[in-house]
Amino acid sequence: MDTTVDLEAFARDIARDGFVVVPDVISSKLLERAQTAIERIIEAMRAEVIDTFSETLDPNDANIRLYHLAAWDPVFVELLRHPVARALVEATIGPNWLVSNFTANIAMPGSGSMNVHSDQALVVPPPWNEPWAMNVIWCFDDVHEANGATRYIPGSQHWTRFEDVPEDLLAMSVPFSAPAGSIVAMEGRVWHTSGANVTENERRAMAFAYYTRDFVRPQVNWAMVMQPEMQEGLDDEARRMLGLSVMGNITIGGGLTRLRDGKRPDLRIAPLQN
Ligand SMILES: O=C(O)CCC(=O)C(=O)O
Repeated sequence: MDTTVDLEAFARDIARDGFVVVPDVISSKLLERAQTAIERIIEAMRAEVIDTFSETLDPNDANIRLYHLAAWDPVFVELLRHPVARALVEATIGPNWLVSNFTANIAMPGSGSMNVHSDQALVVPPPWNEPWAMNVIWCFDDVHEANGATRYIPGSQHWTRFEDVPEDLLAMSVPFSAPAGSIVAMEGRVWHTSGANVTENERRAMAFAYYTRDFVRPQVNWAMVMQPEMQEGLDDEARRMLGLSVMGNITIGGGLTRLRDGKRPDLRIAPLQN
């Protein structure tokens, strides 16, 4: 790890507050690569006439939404497996996880709040008794209330069913703030939303790496969105994280599929010929 995190203190803080800001995780070089990649994805999406605005998520088109980041540029695979991010994920949801989704939300001036939600509640039914999901939020810009910092509801990670969720969620929410280069670890049960960017000209770019326990079906089917050549170029660890190995989503019983010599067999099927 380039940044030292006291994992015991982290585990205590995330259990109590639901989120923890860890500054100075990304080197300026990595930050620049990620920022450049974000700009290039926006250009590429617009050139291919792919919408960068999601009507179902945001109240207006001042939000730029980018999906499946790991399929666009290897820098995002690097972020997903960054030792600090992994350590925080494992301290929160345990060693057996998959990358469910990796998106960016760039809140430009004028952007508003989306609906308040908990990411775990989006993918598994209640009761939400344990953390089965975790967001590692990468801050590519300085993030603060005025430029639309993510707003979260302290203590909401203890709500275990929809009946526990009060009505006026936005009024209960508070923003976090973090300098560019930080990550914010947010437990999957925390109810949160994007803030409104009320600045004149400040961009707020953040990427949301969403990890879940490996028995939860990932939101993204990486095998479909990632080009075969890019998949081929990944090492075993990256393939496992993205659920791209043959039995990638199985921990219990998964050992049965391993060869004695530890090699990974090519299990792709050659279809029968007529
Ligand atoms: O942009 C943000 O601050 C929050 C984004 C979010 O919660 C989401 O995309 O699900």
